[in-house]
Amino acid sequence: MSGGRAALALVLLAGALALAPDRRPARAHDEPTGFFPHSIAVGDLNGDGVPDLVVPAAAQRQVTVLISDGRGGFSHNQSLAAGTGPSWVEIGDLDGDGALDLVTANTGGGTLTVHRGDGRGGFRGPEEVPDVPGAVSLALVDVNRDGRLDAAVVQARDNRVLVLENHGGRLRPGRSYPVGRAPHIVIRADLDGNGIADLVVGSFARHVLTVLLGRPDGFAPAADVPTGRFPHYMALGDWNRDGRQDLAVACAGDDAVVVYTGDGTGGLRKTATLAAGVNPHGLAAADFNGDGLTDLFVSTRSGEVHTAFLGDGQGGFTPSPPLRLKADIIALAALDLDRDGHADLALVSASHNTVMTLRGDGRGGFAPFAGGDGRR
Ligand SMILES: [Ca+2]
Ligand SMILES: [Ca+2]
Ligand SMILES: [Ca+2]
Ligand SMILES: [Ca+2]
Repeated sequence: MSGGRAALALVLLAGALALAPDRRPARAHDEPTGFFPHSIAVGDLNGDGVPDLVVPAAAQRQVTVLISDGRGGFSHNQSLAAGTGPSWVEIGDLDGDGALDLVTANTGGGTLTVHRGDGRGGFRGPEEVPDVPGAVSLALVDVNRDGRLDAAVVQARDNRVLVLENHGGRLRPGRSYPVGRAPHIVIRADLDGNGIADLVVGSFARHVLTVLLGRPDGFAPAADVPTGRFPHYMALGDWNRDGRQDLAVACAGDDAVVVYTGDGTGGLRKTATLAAGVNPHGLAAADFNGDGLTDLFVSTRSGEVHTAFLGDGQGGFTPSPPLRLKADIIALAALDLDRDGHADLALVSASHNTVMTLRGDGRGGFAPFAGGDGRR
């Protein structure tokens, strides 16, 4: 390395996005989003086989659509209008035309926004779905088993999940279900393995997970599951390889990820508590080190450390040396951005108002994509 390059590397190391000395010092690709990005959704929006991203910007009444270039960067960055305070977005084919659509929950406005995809990365809309007060997160799930995706929306103030049924591609209010007080994030699961989607919702006020088991005629509540304080993002996988779905949740108030194994009937048994750094928030499951066993990656909002926990296939997890990144990572996704078969990371930074991408090396390490030191 030349002296000039070494000096540049030192400057980058000193910068806000420096990685740990035990990782190669360089910058993650850093793609702008709207102000206060809040969550992330993944889907192939233009049909080229590479996953694309959508991020709602809570302070700007917009969602940012990022079309991947297949090299860890983005070929297109587009803002779409949403309602007030968009906090969550989901991707799914609402109208059955084979092209993926977007549904955004607008917490401030108490509405949903629908954008209809053209399958090439473009969108029509917005269409507003009114009267969903306190809509804070949602899952797209075929609740009434008619082959069309419905929207299960968490209403933070009402302590309920409201199902909006899909009638000819339009969402109309249906049944609602009580959940733990101050609910926040919902995840779609199949904890009892009956092929019908279940929902798990974390409660900020009661520190429980509410499990709603999918039945042919709607949801049936299971017993609430005690968890840590302020449960945020959840991840699903089969940690102990018994064929039953398991769950983990980042609990910001406990600086921990709480790990459960599922009993195959909807019950969850706490099996581990992983120290995750200060204020953990984002969480995703994937096999990061290529041993065929599912791992976890957790990001923090205040800790400046973001950690992969490698699964042992028996329900245990061992932390890797943390990625040190001076950024408030509020959400993340594990996905293969360069199609090399190794899981990469897309990190949503609330402090930088960006999505940062890091390439997984398939051995549990992460580094910037080639040519991705900053902007394209
Ligand atoms: Ca794509
Ligand atoms: Ca299991
Ligand atoms: Ca693994
Ligand atoms: Ca990859």
